[in-house]
Amino acid sequence: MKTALITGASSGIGRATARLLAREEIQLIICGRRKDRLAELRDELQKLVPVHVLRFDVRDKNEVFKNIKHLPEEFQKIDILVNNAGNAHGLDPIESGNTDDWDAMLDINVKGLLYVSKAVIPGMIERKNGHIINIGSTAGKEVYPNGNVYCASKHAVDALNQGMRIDLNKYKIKVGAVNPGLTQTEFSEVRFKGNTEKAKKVYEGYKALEAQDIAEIIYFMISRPIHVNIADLTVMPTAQANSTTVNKD
Ligand code: NDP
Ligand code: 8X3
Repeated sequence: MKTALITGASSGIGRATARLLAREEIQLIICGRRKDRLAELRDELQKLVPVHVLRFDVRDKNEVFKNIKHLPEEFQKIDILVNNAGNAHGLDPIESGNTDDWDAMLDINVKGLLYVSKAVIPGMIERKNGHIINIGSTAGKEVYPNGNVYCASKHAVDALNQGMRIDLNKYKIKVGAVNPGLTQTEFSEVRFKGNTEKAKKVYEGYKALEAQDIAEIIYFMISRPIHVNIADLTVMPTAQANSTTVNKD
């Protein structure tokens, strides 16, 4: 049985991916900060496959390394890493951006992804087997008004996706990214700091992507034959043409 480690499994894209992978008989290491959410998901999914919960903040590199190093024996051979944890914090022009928001986005979306990858990659190199899926964004392909630092963090993910693919090529490790457009999750609630009304408006007047849509793409990527690596895939709702063009009712 294959093993997947998914960061940000407590909601949205990560949780949908955990559910789908469990149905496909892939055992899971589910990560996040919210203990109750993760415990609930473990209880749901361990009827299908073995599930191990790791609770850490991806910003804390010591916690990341310690938790991944001390995985129980049966979860140590990680075949698939889904680098998904991340969020936008705020949507402000550069001149009035909040520096705590900037720190959060760069520390979580970029450095957190690096720390988790650094903890997982040595085992993949040793086994000459592994698949890393980085969750980027359309915000990693273009920049939109007030998106400044979030877009920078996702452009960094795009660069790291390419860099990892080059450096890990000699070890036969697959690396690829999914870059979603507007996807209805808790993303906008986090961006707007719990303002649910404002968050809801982001998805009004058109059909946004669902977390399940992205989970299905991730599963498609990891279920390709050994010689096929999907390097970079951008997906948007049909109503969206780019970050600023959305056909709303
Ligand atoms: P959610 O807010 O629903 O999920 C975010 C997940 O990341 C949660 O499980 C959260 O867990 C985890 N997370 C956030 N901060 C940390 C942290 N410091 N340490 C550990 N885990 C953390 O949003 P999405 O599912 O939409 O987001 C998942 C990924 O998809 C992100 O990388 C996002 O940038 C990307 N994305 C989202 C799009 C969208 O429109 N929704 C479009 C393009 C990309 P917890 O709070 O429990 O720690
Ligand atoms: C999330 C999509 O358009 O809010 O990455 O940046 S968007």
